[in-house]
Amino acid sequence: MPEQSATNLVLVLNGPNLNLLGTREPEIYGATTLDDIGAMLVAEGDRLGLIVDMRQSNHEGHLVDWLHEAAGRGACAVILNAGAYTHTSVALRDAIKAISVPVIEVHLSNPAARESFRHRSHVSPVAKGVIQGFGAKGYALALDAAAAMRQGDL
Ligand code: CA2
Repeated sequence: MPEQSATNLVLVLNGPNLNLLGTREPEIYGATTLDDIGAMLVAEGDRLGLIVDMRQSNHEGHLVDWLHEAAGRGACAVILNAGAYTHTSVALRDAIKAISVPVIEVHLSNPAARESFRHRSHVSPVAKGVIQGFGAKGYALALDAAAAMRQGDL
């Protein structure tokens, strides 16, 4: 496991209902559980020299607190799947804007190809970039992007 330094910490934050991953609606969100994704990211983090700290909450304020925590701990990136709060939360947008840690927005599905209420993201305008529609693999792509940003390659 890599040693934690000031800049190799990546927080991976997951919003409401994502604790249900792999148990319901596999046709939309896939069969992989959030624990599977967490284990995959820790292993991938080892390879990339990154410490991965993954969490999930059904409560908007927890996600806001964790964004502040990422800044306080000097994280090099946050990977954020804000779930349905993506489409509703000005508080999350403000929190992302308030910190200098780059936030990579991830979605398992492609919200742009779904219902119109999923087309607006409050996160995208303040995110460094967005990865959506590639299922669980999107989280690995985001971690790769975090590593590349840290190296100055992105
Ligand atoms: O595609 C994504 O990752 C979403 O962020 C998932 C959110 C949805 O509201 C966004 O529009 C797109 C929903 C997460 C709900 O997760 C579930 C997982 C399994 C079963 C039921 C819900």
